Amino acid sequence: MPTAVDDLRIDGSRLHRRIEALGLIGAVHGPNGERGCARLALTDADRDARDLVVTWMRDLGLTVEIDRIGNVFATLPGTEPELAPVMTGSHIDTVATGGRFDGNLGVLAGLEVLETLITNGITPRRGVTVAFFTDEEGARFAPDMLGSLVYVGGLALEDALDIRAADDDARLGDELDRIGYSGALPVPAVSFPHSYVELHIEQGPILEDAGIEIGVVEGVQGISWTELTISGRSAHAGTTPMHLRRDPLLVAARIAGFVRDLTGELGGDQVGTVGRLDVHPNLVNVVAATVTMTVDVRNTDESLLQDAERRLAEFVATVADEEQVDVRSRTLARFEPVEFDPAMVDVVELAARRLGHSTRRMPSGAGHDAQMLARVCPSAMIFTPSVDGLSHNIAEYTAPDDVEAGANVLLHVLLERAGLG
Ligand code: HGY
Ligand code: MN
Ligand code: MN
Repeated sequence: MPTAVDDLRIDGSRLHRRIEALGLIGAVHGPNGERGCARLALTDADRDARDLVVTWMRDLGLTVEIDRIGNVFATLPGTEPELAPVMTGSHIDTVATGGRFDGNLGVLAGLEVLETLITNGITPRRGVTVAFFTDEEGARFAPDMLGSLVYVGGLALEDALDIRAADDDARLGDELDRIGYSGALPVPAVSFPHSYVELHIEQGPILEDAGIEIGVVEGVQGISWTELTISGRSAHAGTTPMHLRRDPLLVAARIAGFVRDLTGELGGDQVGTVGRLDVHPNLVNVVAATVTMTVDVRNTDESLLQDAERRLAEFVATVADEEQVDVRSRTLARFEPVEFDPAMVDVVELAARRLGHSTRRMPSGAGHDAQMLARVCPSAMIFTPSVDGLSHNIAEYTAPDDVEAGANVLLHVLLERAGLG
């Protein structure tokens, strides 16, 4: 006869209510009923979302702590306080065309797990902490996974606080103070969790195409972000002969084409994106003076990723010479591929199967806070399907049954890790 713990399930409607309520902050509506979010890190919308989640945490009687980079932690104490807690969490900042699920699902499902334990009077041996990390997206302040990177000691606090925003050049530390989330807890953390598991939407088409309910994530691919500042010479569009031009926008266009071609040549898991392009003066009758662009290349294989980076750098040098422009290159993010702890991956797979869900092992194409926690404790991730494989798009959607399935898998992984499964 299974124990009561085996039969424990989260309250799906309560979780959905919180997902919808949080989704109203920074809400963006599309013409076909899409409901997404624009909550760039450390903006007013991020502050309002943080305040709402912290209120929910405190309403549950949880002790809420904030560290120097604004990461927020809420812990349900265990029966053996001397044991390191298990941790779950994710992020609540979004990109400007974000969805209601990216990051938010992992934080709110973690909160739902704690509320389920509290309402059922269950106290595990180890405490259970739910966290949300600052600036996971890195879209405003690069690199991505910034808060969890500082938490594990991968980036010095002072360096992080001095990072400038891509949109308005604001200083990260000033924005953190402005929204009231410069906390007292030291970074890097003085102690780390026993283990970490993160629930997240897949953000791609794999699970949906295969008709699989739960992704058992084995690791995260390598990420390389480069900012290129291309300086040419602004000139009159009508009077300047073509051979006299030094056109940075032409160079940027050729680089964008090269990035796409490179993914075809390298094949496999190689992806490449030019996502940001700022043109100055950006006027119809002026050959551009400067262009700032970003290149995001990723691969599950570190040596292939280095190959992609080398070939990109060679092409940029060649085309800059041909067009007589100057190019300054700045690395915005660089993370090698990460393998999650095999025993943790097994725990995720077993929990999902015990709940009767189909599973598939897979890498993550997106970066996640779990890849930083993996530096300090055994970590793993649970994926739920994304409709049409869409994310970083206001139409991002995950069906209620899949949300609940993921949250129940998270519940049972945490129970097993915290000493009650
Ligand atoms: O860029 C990423 O993969 C994540 O969304 N920060
Ligand atoms: Mn995310
Ligand atoms: Mn994201």
